[in-house]
Amino acid sequence: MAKRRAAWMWAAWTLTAGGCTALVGLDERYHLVEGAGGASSATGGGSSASAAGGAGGAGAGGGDVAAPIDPDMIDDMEDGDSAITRTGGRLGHWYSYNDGTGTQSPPVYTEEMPVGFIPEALMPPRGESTRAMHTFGSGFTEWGAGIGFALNGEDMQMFPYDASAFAGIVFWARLGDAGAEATMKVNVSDRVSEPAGGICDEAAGAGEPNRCFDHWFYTAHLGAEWAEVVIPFDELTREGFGAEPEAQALDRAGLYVIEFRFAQDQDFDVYVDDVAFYR
Ligand SMILES: [Ca+2]
Repeated sequence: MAKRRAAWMWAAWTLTAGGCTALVGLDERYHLVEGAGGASSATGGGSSASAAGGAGGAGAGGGDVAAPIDPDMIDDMEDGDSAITRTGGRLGHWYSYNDGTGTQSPPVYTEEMPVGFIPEALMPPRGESTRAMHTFGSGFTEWGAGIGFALNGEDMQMFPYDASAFAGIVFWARLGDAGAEATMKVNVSDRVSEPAGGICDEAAGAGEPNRCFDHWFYTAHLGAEWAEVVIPFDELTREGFGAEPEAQALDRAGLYVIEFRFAQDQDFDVYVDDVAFYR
């Protein structure tokens, strides 16, 4: 798993592709959701039915989930750069990571291949949204691949981010290719599962106690149309192979990364947009 740490090697990637943010539109959309009825609006997105329903939540009952209100946007990608929006005490960059056995776009950042991970222009746009993150790949045989970002750290540093004010994560996603796998794990790491938390042992291997990377996760189900995915922190679960296996819940006061993860032997092609916490 050390390979993913290569992502932290990159220096300040701040390629700006122009364009302005559309926060006003986003706020309007969310407020439509918050208000009575009228969830559709001109966003061009699909329904949010797949989000809250029983589709995901490995191990969770998948009961009704209230529409997110008061979202706090982590990154809407409209600025065209590889950084999450520097607000709310958050600081980090998007990265890709994989087991090295297949091919992924964008490739993992290395000094030999210093390719920045920047948003892709949407054709057509998703309502007010003109850019989103896009990754695709195949051929991974060991543990797979993914994309993600740190909430509070760049370069070689990672610090915990206090998300205790929030109830969960919300984002929009769709498949890029009808032949791609339609499920995606959404990982959230905390002080227990992230090496930087100082609790787990990064050197511990399979079958050994106190392993790292037993992140909290939710299995999202994706379709060809844009859909909102709502993930209450309460519905996250763990495999249970890592440190503090009896931990009952995500340590919201100390989050490190949010990642979108694809298993080995799984072809993937996914767009992710407008990632936010919600209260
Ligand atoms: Ca966007």
